[in-house]
Amino acid sequence: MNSRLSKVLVTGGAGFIGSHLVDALVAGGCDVVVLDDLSSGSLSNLEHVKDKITFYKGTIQDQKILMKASENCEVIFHQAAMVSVTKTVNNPVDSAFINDLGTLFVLESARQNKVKRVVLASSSAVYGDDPLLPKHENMPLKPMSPYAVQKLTGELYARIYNDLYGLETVCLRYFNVYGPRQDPSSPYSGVISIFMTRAVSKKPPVICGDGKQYRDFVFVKDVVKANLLAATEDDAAGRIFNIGTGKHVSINSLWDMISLFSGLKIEPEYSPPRPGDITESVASIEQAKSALGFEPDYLFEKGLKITFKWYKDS
Ligand code: UD2
Repeated sequence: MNSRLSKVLVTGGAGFIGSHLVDALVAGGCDVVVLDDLSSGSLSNLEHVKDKITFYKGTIQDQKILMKASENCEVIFHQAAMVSVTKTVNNPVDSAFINDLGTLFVLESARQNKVKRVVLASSSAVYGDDPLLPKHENMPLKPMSPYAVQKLTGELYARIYNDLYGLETVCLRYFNVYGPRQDPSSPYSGVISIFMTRAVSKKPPVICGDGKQYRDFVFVKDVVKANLLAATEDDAAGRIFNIGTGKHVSINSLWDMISLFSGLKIEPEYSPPRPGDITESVASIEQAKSALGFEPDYLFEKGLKITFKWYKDS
């Protein structure tokens, strides 16, 4: 595939990850179309590029608008989803309409419009709580929430569309993504966005459990980089890749670092662990390295500093 993309569609392009992807695509000279129903995304994320993109307000459950938005596109980046695990637990059916059926509509619109490739946002949630570390793409999967089942279903449909219909598909299993524009407003928002807002307001965070649990935190711009490689590398078609850093950070040390940035040593509060919380998660990114040439550019401290500045200034 040619590394220069012509016209692309980003579903969920007004969201946290989608809007950073839109920025990079616009900067790269692509003709960018965004489809977003603004249920969790926001137009403010696109304010600075609004004159350079085509925006459709609509849902991926509406195939008519999807067909229109993906017309003449070379690639679709499918980021739209009900992204909260808890929301899918509380709304297993409604979330399936969005995450399962919506994904199927995206793939089907791509097929009908002869789009060359679809890059889909999947999740490390598909691994569940298997203690084997690091997580490898070919290890047994154990989805433990409707969200995880829905992401896995999307991957399976993507493979079918790749194998049966010749639509190239690439699935990216995101680990814990963080960065500017991540919404901190719900208790189930990403831990970094929550801790950032606590630090900015000089309040202690609540650490669930002993804080020794760890995650593979990947900066949003590295996730964007992975998407662009997945869209353009010939070897990527039909495959699934972990997107993380291969390194891990505990929740205790995460707060230590953020608290340092705030210039105050604030002691965290501790609460019982979240039911079902996974203690350890870290990605093997060997496949993304070898097939996509993916290498994260942002060391944790660098990404965290940029993120802190954003929460402080906004
Ligand atoms: C991540 C994904 C989720 C799903 C899941 C799969 C994010 C934001 N969420 O959930 O979509 O893919 O992985 O396993 O990437 N914590 C605190 N205090 C807080 C908030 C969180 O201690 O105020 C802890 C929490 O108990 C957990 C860790 O921080 O141990 C990370 O929590 P999270 O909600 O950011 O992400 P996670 O890994 O549960």
